[in-house]
Amino acid sequence: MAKGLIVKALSGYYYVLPEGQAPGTEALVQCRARGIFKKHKVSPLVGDRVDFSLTENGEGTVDAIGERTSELIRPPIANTELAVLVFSVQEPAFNDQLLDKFLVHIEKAGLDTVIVLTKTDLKPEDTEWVSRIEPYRRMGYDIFITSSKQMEGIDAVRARLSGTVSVFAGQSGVGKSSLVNALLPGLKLATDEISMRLGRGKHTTRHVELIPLNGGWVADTPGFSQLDFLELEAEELSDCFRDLHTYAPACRFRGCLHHKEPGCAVRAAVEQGELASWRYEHYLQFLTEIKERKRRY
Ligand SMILES: Nc1nc2c(ncn2[C@@H]2O[C@H](COP(=O)(O)OP(=O)(O)OP(=O)(O)O)[C@@H](O)[C@H]2O)c(=O)[nH]1
Ligand SMILES: [Mg+2]
Ligand SMILES: [Zn+2]
Repeated sequence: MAKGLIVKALSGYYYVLPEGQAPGTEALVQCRARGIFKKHKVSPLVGDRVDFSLTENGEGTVDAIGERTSELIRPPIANTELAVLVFSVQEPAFNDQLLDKFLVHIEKAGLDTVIVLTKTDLKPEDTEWVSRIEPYRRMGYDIFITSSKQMEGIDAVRARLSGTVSVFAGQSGVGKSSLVNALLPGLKLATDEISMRLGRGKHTTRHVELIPLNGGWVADTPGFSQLDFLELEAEELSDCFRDLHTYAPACRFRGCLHHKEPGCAVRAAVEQGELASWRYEHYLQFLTEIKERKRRY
């Protein structure tokens, strides 16, 4: 039995980098997962530290999964420390409702977060994203403004990601793979035209893969825009909004959902203009989603 790290998952195979080996395609052992995992409804994830053994056909079997320090369902990955939320300012247009949704999931998972805006070279006519992004800085999120095409802002992102294990998340076509390529000159992950993709609903990146970067790892992932609040309780939601969360302790009732309860400090803060009303609106929309999910199951 040997130890290793799953760096890629594709078509039912897990690609394990044996401990002590330098990253690179030649070093990877192509493994199947042992049947026992399926029985227990767990599956290995990229980022998992595993025990594996070699089989006769030159492949391997993942036998055991090490304890995880973090776990995301979308994108599916374990043991990352930092989530890099990637949004383009145009093509597709900046979407702060989706950003808030991603942030809720990341806060719940307990990861550090940075927000990267891409494609600033497109200079959209609608510059509303500028005023929409500033409040996130005040909430304590690091924000990077980049153009992979013009190599702007790339060094700052690289410096932030060095030595950590980070995962990229964002809609299809925002430029995740392009950004990873920009971070690592010489790397050529496939990227594709957005116009073709919109027509056919095409996703260019189809698997999760960890790529070595300056003493750390960065995971490129397939794009997605649908996210369900499957694991979140209504009572937990405001904890995942850093700004709402600061007002919640002053609410009259413990367990206040900040909706129609009397003496709600969150609603008061919105009314006084201290708390961004769009953040509160997204909060209410997500709260409704969670309650509706409860009704369905
Ligand atoms: N103008 C401009 N275009 C960019 C930039 N970054 C990426 N693109 C283009 O945006 C399109 C999508 O880029 P990808 O990197 O494939 O996007 P992705 O987020 O990896 O997409 P999925 O793999 O489907 O999730 C490509 O045509 C890129 O050339 C940028 O900084 N500026
Ligand atoms: Mg991609
Ligand atoms: Zn309240």
